This record gives sequence, C-alpha cells and structure tokens, in this order.
Amino acid sequence: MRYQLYYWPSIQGRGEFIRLALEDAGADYVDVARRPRGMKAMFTQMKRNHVFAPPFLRAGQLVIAQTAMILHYLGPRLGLAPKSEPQRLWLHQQQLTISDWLVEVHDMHHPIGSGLYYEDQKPESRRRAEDFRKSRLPKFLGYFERLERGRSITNLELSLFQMVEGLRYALPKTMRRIERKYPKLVALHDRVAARPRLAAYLASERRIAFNQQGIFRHYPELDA
Ligand SMILES: N[C@@H](CCC(=O)N[C@@H](CS)C(=O)NCC(=O)O)C(=O)O
Repeated sequence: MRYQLYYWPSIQGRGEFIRLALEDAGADYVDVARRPRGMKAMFTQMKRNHVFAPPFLRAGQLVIAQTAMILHYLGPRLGLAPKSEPQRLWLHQQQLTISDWLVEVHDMHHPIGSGLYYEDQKPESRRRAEDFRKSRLPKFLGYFERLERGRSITNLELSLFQMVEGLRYALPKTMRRIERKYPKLVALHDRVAARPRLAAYLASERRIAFNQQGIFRHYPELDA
C-alpha cells in the first residue's frame, strides 16, 4: 500500500507525528504537499473529502484526518501498535493526551487567537508560557514519565520522542533545567533517535528543521 500523507510542506507540525511512524516502519508513502503542485492537490482533497485541517492520510479509498486517529489506523498496519482492542484503545487514549499537550504548546505563542500574529499577543503569550512552564509542562512530563509502557516501540513512543525534541527547541533553558527529573523520557528519546530508520530519516532532507512557523517555536522571551 502506498500511503499519501497530506500536510503543510514547510513545517514539522502535527504531520511530523505521522511522518515519524511512516519513516520508522519503512512504509511506502508520498508527502504529497511537498511535491510540485502538491498544495493544490491538498486543497482539492480537503474540499472533496470534507477535511477541516491537515494532516490527513489517504490509504486506498480511505481518507482519514485527525492526527491521533491516523495513528490509530496506521499503528497495527505498521507494526507500531498492539493488535488487541483494549490495548489499542489505551494507546489511542494516550495519543489523544499528546494531542491535548500539543495544543497547549501551540497556545504558548498563540494564546488569544490562531488568526493573529504572535506579535499581536505578546503580553498574553508571556503569561501563558509562564503558566505552561511552571504548571502544565511538569504535569504532562510527569504523567508520561510515570506511565507504564513496556519495552516495545509504538506510535506513542515515537510521539514522546517528538515532544521532547520539540520542547528542547522551543524551551531550551527550561528543558535543560528540568529534564533530569524525567530520566525515563530522556532515555526513551535517545532510544527512539537511535533506531536505524529513524536515525537515517532525522539526518536526511526529508526531516524539516524546526522553525518559527511550526507548533514548536523558540521565542527566548517565553523561555526561562
Ligand atoms: N485536531 C487536529 C488539529 C489539526 C490542526 O489544527 N491542523 C493545523 C495544522 S497543525 C491546521 O492546519 N489548522 C488549520 C485551522 O485550524 O484552520 C489534529 O490533531 O490533527
């Protein structure tokens, strides 16, 4: 099966959680919007399939949107999820919690509105980021640190790798200070980064660098 991933071509964003799964599994996929005329194709597919926002995945006749849902579909097909329903639902639940966490990362730099520039909501961003750093970030990190996950690598481990990577980019000072409280997450991050297919992907041009248009953005004034 050749999967077609549709996502904004210049950012890691939510699409990266899908890219990591496809890359780790060595799946055959096309990152459609990064191809010539790919953006036009993406908008056409969004309209035709009534998709609110990317990422979405085309798998044969199926079109699936919502990051966690795409991973729920792909997981067993890519060998990145258990097969039993209770375990898959548990994994999906954790993945949805990652989605919630990601929204809060985004809201650090866009606390008032996604349609406004960061520059138009700077005072609110400072307040929001302070609360995120002091209260929400330790709560999410502590939650996933304590989660009993077993040894196998699933979508969830790949996503936790991406959260650590992104947070290190966005909040380097904070992460340097607090990371040692989460040794299992740091070890997991390193283990995922060393997986041969992922290591090759991360070193390739297919991995878009973090930048100031994505979800993880580095504004020094929001870090401490
Ligand atoms: N809940 C969705 C959110 C999708 C989403 O917000 N996509 C962003 C890019 S990361 C987007 O293009 N949003 C456009 C919009 O909300 O108008 C998911 O987890 O996939």
